Amino acid sequence: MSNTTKTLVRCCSDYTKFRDILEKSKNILVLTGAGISAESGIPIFRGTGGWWRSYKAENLASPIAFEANPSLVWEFYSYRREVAFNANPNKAHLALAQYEKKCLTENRKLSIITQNVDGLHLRAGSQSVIELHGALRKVKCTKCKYVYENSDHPICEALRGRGNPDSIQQNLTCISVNELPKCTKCESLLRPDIVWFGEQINSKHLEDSRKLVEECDLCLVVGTSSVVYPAALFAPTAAARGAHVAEFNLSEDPFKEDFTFHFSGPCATTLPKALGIDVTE
Ligand code: BJW
Ligand code: ZN
Repeated sequence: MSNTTKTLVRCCSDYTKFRDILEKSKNILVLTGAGISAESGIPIFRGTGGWWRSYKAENLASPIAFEANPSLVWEFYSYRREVAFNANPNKAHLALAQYEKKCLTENRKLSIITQNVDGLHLRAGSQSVIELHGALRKVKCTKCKYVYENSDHPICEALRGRGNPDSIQQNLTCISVNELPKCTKCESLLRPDIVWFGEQINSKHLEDSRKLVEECDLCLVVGTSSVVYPAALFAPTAAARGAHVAEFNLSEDPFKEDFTFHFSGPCATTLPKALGIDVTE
């Protein structure tokens, strides 16, 4: 059997069959990525939206980039913070929050592991959320490692009016480290509390995520390209132990052929439909 034929046989997009499995599931795990926030106006990482000025977002989200040019990386994050703080949860976030509440009344559980740093699941009212890659509303001291919330925009005076993605000439003028955000405890340079490439995921988050992957009987994979590890392993691991996996993505093609369902299209439409939630925004 060719791979294509296998995919057609095994992965279906039947909402009625999905609903039947959903309603019997006691432990639902939802893994989300940038695609779930795309309809809230937050650019995804890969593809044409993943650029800021002349830089690929992935190349700025790195400890090497921050060490080389903290001013540039702070400008990028100042822009990202502004976009995220002004965005609102969309129908996909809201449907998940409403379905979690329904589960709680039925002695079932729905948990979210998100790769997103925009905080929109929490703002939608979801309670069981692991922010695997950190959060834009949080900062971490580069010296004493103190982590705390700061949702000010701009986060410091020097970043006022900076971070415009179209403003190429601003690349040339660096803000001095003295004027960049400072720790309230020790006055050292702050950084966004984000897990950059090559950095370890918070060990408690990783342990809790692995437990959810081991326990779930249904795993929803929403709006992620599934190329970043360790998150990319979660759904295939759940599928390998026999859990049903349902993928929701704009793409027509399932990421893995052993997933049970693939619903293609914008997830602010497909996810509420699949969950049977009529979202009131
Ligand atoms: C829609 C839609 C709509 C659009 N509706 N769908 C094993 C093998 C190889 C490499 C590694 C490995 N283990 C670790 C690594 C290294 C690295 C890694 O994975 N590299 C790969 C790229 C190969 N991983 C790490 O470094 C991680 N650390 C770690 O594991 O530590 C231990 C270790 C280190 C080094 C070596 C070995 C072990 C940390 C990863 C941290 C990722 N951080 C980022 C940036 C910070 C966040 C920020 O600033 O905002 O997080 S990277 C970036 O990618 C971001 C995202 O969370 C993440 C995932 O992207 P996502 O969410 O999938 O977005 P897109 O844009 O890729 O996809 C969007 C999808 O939505 C698309 O499919 C669209 O079709 C879809 N879509 N609109 C439905 N409306
Ligand atoms: Zn400090």
